[in-house]
Amino acid sequence: MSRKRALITGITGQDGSYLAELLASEGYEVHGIVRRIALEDPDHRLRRIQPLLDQITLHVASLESYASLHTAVEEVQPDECYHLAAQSFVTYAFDDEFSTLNANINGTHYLLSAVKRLVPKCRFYFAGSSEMFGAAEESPQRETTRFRPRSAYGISKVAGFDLTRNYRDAYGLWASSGILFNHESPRRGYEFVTRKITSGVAKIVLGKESQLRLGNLRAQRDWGHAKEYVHAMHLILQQERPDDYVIATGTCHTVEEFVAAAFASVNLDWRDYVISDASLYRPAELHPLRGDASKAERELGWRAKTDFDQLVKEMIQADLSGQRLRQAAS
Ligand code: NDP
Ligand code: GDR
Repeated sequence: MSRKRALITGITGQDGSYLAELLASEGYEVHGIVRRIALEDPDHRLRRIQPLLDQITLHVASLESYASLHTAVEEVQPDECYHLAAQSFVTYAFDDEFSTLNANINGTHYLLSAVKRLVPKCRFYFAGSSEMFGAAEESPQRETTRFRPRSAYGISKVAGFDLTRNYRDAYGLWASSGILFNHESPRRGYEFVTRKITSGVAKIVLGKESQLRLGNLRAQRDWGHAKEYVHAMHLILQQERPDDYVIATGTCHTVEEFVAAAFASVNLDWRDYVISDASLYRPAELHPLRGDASKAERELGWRAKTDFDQLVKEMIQADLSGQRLRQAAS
């Protein structure tokens, strides 16, 4: 039997890199979409997939260009398409609603349309988000909870989710969405709060910084480990029928709790270093979100395993090692 072929958009990101590793280890022929600029600056932009480069094939395309996505799908002829690429930073979505909505909504629409036209039997995964729940009316949130997004990013993800469901219902496309709650790892981008904290703590330990400036410490999130969440994406596409699933730990923590755990793991008191800066607060914050992943447990056999303290420690250790290596090299 020939190897299954997977196409991953957003392969250079946190989730894309873990998913590419998983699929390569499962024997898939893995293809990824990257922006042209990534090939011009591979040391920086391909850093997360550097160890995999001899096992995967990259195709240049962008969410802004239907033609480029059409060409990539035509070249690859995927059996499974994982659509992870997005402008994914919520803070930025408040600064530039237009590019977030354009890239996230049109990019998803372009890709769905190309898949329907060129490879109608391909299984399609859409990266939905807990941000779609926004000012949620019930807790914990599940697949049936009404979406009330509170940012252009959340709105773009609701639109992508609806497009995906509509292609399933109207055209019979095998299209599913994961509604994933926050997931972190040592590969998380530095702009997101968990990585900002763990990289900040590492710099403080090594004497490179003396304080850490954050926004709203009372904000709460349901944080899991990215490596486990990409496994759920794969399971979602192996089911008999396409469907939508919440993926979450079911446990909520405040940013302050993350900060306290991160500093405590290196025997420091966070109150000596952290400043809460009102200018970093968001214009609209979510209601505390906590996911109910019981459908995923029942139907996919998936549940989160890494607990909050393990996640914090793994990220701190990775940032300390990384900073020490950088210090030694300079
Ligand atoms: P990252 O920000 O780490 O990665 C985003 C990826 O999208 C990168 O590969 C980026 O490429 C690519 N991308 C962005 N804009 C474009 C564009 N215009 N054209 C082509 N590619 C583009 O995100 P994550 O890996 O954390 O998340 C993956 C997906 O899951 C995203 O859609 C995100 O919104 C969603 N999600 C994430 C959650 C999380 O907690 N991590 C939770 C719920 C949903 P480049 O490297 O060139 O910038
Ligand atoms: P989020 O992640 O918006 O949930 O989106 P982020 O880590 O950016 O924010 C989490 C919470 O922390 C608060 N916060 C800060 N956030 C940042 N970035 N920087 C700060 O200094 C800071 N201080 C406090 C925020 O207000 C917020 O409440 C992530 C992304 O991966 C999305 O793509 C994904 O869809 C959702 O998770 C689920």
